[in-house]
Amino acid sequence: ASLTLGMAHAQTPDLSDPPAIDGEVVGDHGSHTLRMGIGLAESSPQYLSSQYFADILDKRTEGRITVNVFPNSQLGDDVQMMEMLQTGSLDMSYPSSSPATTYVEELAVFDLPFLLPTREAAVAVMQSDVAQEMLDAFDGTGIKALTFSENGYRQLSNSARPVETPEDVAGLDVSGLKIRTMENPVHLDIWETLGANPTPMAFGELFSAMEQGVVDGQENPWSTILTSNFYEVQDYGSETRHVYTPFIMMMSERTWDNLAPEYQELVQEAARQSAEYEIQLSAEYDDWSREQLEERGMEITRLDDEQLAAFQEAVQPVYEKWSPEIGEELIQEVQAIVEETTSD
Ligand code: TK8
Repeated sequence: ASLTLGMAHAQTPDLSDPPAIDGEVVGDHGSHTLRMGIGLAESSPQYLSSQYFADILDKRTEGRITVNVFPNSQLGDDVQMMEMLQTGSLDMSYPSSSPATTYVEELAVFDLPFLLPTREAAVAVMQSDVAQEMLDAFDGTGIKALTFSENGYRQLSNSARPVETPEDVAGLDVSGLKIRTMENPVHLDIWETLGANPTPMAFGELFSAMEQGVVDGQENPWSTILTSNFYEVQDYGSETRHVYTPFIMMMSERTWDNLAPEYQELVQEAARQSAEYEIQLSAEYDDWSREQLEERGMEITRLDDEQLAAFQEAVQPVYEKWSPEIGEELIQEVQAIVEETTSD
């Protein structure tokens, strides 16, 4: 450990600058100060793009709309913050789509493993009419869903052993890995099917759960494993890319209803612009984060095609079980969008 003392690590990769804010200043419809709670750390694409969102609103209202972003789940976890949006005790949040399936069931399509093979396909799906319908379906829940953006490809990490195959997850002579999952039944099922011992848990409790050995591991994009310091308590990573999950930027419907129509339009536009920026940052972070994690001592296993195929095959029962619930038609619509992006 002493060898790494004094070795300076960059906090972020070389990131693209945020696009210039060039829209017109909107008229004066009063002042608003909004609180936005997010789960991830200050160095994450989620935080950086939320700041950009705040900057757009600040500039285009000449400071009349201020957004204060609170990182690191300090205002609550995804589930709690969505409930706070409903009651109006919080203005904005940025949860993963997975715990939001309790509001809009169709979102569970994103939880199906190995459905979105490329980032290009994932972005096409997030920008599709099908996805817009999911955002619209929040109307009346107390939550105004503004836009999808990227959480990203989830990778397995753990503190017990290197994982190359589903058998390594299940453990042959030893017990299955204790894996924390998001609060979502499809994710729980994926890890049960792989022979792990999964436990749903809020993201904010995860670091100490791993530190104390309550769970062996978890799964999140490399950027999160890096920016939330999970590598400090996780020795092994595997590039499983088993699910691509989005984030959804949300506002309390109470807050939304309090905004003048011109402000609402601006908020919606700023949300989309910041999501585009977030997706770009997230892509810039991905491989860089994996390299950083290796530099910081994590042993990371790249899976070859055969090993990946073994994982895909092992989780087939998850499709059979959940397709009727999620809707065959919706799954086929998503698959058609994926095929369009991969065929050319
Ligand atoms: C942060 C979460 C996180 C998600 C999870 O609030 O819970 O593992 O991937 O990014 O939304």
